[in-house]
Amino acid sequence: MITTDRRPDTQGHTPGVPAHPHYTLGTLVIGGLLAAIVAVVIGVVALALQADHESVDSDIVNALVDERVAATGAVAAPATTVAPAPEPTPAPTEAGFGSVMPEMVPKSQLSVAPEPATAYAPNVPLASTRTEPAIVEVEFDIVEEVATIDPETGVQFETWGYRVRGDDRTVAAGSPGPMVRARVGDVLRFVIHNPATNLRVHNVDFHAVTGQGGGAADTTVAPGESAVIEARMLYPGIFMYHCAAGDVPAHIAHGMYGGILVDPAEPLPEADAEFYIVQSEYYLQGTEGEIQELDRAALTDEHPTMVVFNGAKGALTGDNALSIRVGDRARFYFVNAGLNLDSNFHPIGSHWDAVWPEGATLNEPIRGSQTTLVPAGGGVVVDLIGLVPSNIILVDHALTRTFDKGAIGIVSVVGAENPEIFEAFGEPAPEDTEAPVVPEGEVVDIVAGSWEFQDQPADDEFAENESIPDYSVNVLTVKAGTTVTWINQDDQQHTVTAVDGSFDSGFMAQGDVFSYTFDTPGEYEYACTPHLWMRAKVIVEP
Ligand SMILES: [Cu+2]
Repeated sequence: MITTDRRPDTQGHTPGVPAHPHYTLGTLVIGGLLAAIVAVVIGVVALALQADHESVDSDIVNALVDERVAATGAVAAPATTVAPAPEPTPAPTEAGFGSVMPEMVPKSQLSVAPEPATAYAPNVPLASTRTEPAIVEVEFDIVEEVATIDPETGVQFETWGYRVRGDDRTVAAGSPGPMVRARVGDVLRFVIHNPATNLRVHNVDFHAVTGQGGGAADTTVAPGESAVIEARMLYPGIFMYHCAAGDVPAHIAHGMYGGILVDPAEPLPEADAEFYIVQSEYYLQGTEGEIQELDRAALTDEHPTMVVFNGAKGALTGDNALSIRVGDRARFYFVNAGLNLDSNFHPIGSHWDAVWPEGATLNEPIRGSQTTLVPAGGGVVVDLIGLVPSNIILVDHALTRTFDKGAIGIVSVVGAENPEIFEAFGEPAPEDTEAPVVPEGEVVDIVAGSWEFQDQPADDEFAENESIPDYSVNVLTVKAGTTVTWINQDDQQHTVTAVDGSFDSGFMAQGDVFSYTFDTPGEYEYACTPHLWMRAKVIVEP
């Protein structure tokens, strides 16, 4: 359910902080009582949220959230009026365990970082060359607009999300939001604007932010409102951010998520290319050809219609494929926004050379992994090396999400072959050199290069001029009793496998031949099992 919550403005704001609305209860509770009330309110909200969402009385929940917001606003205000410490504050410590948090240079001694801190997926802002902390300024507009989330079929959905302040409506439909990059010890000064033309209350919960709701309580803005927070970046890593307002799962399922990267003090080993990828889910219902609506029940049941990288089908394939050179180390800052599914992130035809599990870059990476598990609401930093020219296919290896629901990305590696790493020979050299037998009947070649990836439901699959040819005759019409022979002219292994199971060549190496006699009229569609986008058919007439 969507509610439009217009909260009253009050005049009070802290000197030195740009004007923004605060939310107060009117009567402020004092001292230790406050903490207890916050705890109770949070507990009640948590209990309420545990109930089935249909049964939650949203008015009560909203009122409780209002109280919590007001209470935390009141707590936060005195802190900003305390004079900053003259010396760096030692990192918080825990006896016997030590601290991994940075020493904090007082905010009053920090200047604004000169480098741009945001970029749109799949791009990553350049790493800062700073060795000292700074204030990283980021300003977002909230977007509510209709976006095409499957360009091939034209499926449209109302996406909500985040855009860098002032960017026009031709960039970034809102999912994912821009990547934010800072350095551990920095202070993020974050400004959020909810344009008056929007219909809903939103906010941001940064998993990189320590403070009520990751900043959500103090960034909650109705249409026409703005808010500012400042937050210290205490731990390095790649973190999710998302809207945590109203019906939180619905806001995330509408596209309100992104990633914030906090670099460690000691930079990671250098990479030649860096990319930002967010996995997420869409839950859709509606009439074909019309703007789709959120299927709220499917969201509860964890049955997404689409699972995608970077907010739409095709965002990392075709013209949007990523490209690196042979020898490059490519680094992926990957966030799994969910809402519900864990991601099994795998590079087909490569390895993760290095993995920082959970995106926790304070730790040594594990080396040489195949598939890394990324929980919903989590992230990972992974490196792969482009070793041989190929198309590395990024997938969620729960593969129906890739083949049926859209979670696929291509990393095109260009450069020289390296036969010491990979070499294909086709059929082993024959023992003798008999002249090849010329097959009888109809002949279909498996075309050289047919292994090259294309979309499974390609428009021209059964047309004569199929754009990446696979079988040389896409639709072969024969009389009953005809023998058809397939010859593999490609240097990769393929099969000729009937969809209805009536024939199957098994693996055919280069030059292998497979024949089948069609006695029964009908239509026989077939495909190659390792390359499911290779499809063709035989029509048998009486
Ligand atoms: Cu929202």
